[in-house]
Amino acid sequence: MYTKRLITLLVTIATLSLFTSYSQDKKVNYEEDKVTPYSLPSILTSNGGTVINNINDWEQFRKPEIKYSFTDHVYGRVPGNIDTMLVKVNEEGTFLDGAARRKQITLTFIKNGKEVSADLLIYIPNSVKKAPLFLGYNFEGNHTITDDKNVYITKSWVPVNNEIGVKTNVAVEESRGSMKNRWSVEKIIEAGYGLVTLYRGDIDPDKDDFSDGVHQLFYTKDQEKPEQEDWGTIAAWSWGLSRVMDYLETDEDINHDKVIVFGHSRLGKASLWAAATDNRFAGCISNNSGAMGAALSRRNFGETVEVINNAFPHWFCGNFKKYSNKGYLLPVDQHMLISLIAPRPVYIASATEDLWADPKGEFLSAKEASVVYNLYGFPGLSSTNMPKPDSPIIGEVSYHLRTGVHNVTDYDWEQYIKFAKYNKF
Ligand code: GTR
Repeated sequence: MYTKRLITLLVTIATLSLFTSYSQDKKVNYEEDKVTPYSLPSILTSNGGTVINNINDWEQFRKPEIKYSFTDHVYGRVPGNIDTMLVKVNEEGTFLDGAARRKQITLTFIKNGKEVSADLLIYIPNSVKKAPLFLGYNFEGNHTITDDKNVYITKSWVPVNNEIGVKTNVAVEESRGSMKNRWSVEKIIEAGYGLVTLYRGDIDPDKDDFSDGVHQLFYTKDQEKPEQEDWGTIAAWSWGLSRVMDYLETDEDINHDKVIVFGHSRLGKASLWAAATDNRFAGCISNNSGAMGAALSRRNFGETVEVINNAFPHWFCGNFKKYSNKGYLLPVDQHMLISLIAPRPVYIASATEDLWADPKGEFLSAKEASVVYNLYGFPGLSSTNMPKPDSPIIGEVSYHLRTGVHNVTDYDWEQYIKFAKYNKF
């Protein structure tokens, strides 16, 4: 009995000290002159050492190699296909005094006799026949992105968030519209674009628990968590975006060849991986996505592989854990993730006060990825130096550094709309 208690005590102490030393408070580097020299894996040199200099070799050999490395070492493999996806239209109505229409649709994924559902909120401008659109996850539920009273409150598990009145894991009316500042719905509609959003927790609740979300649909008997090389939460979110695309391909009101996948922060990591793995996304926006999103992981600036692995162990595959303090051994860095999206337009956005996400690392990543855009005859990021705050570079590869904190603002959306227009969406 005594020994058992002692062991429990020791395990508790060990766990606590591990948590403290690895918590997000762990000292990270915020000084540019303390970034240790690093060398990036080459995008255009194959694993066997061949230099790639044409589109065919890129698409046939190098791109699959890079995609495989990200799958195997970082985000994880999707273990299979679902058996069925059911589509149910729950509600339709008008929005913005008739400038747009709204649809609320539930997608139900069925596998091995189990099911998981995700609720889509769709706004479509009436000014265009088949609308191009932005698709992205929201953090707290569809009802938080707008004051629109007709939007259903999510029934899924939500994290406690006192700022928006969520005191338990159940969403409340009080949080309606609480995140609307992040979604410039009116500007988007006015510019002639649609918006499709869904709550991240419908696909996989954002917690280190693999008993819920879409992961468990695929478990074999007695399996409790994904295999070592299988998907974490970010890959599950990206998978969810592809399932939404399956639906969008059938929706007559939208132009499914013109879907830009968007995401902020952890959801920006998911939007990049979604665009990298699914060519049907014609464009991609990563807003302040930081570590294991757009930022180079070999720069030790802001959040590191070790910190992210310990704070959010469920985001990545089991294999990724071994790189915790050995990021330099990863066969990839994040410029290669962006390169997988080429030649489709991509927008990487940072914010001046978001040092945790390493704005310079995000810029450099986009810059480095430009070599693949060059193969396709596009200039990529035209500037070698980071632009000044609030001086966007708009092109096939776009970048801006907004003044301010980690967030999505009207300013960001104004640039995304310009990017969409520039790229003929
Ligand atoms: C942070 C995390 C970042 C980023 C962010 C967010 O805590 O360290 O990688 O994803 O959360 O999603 O807001």
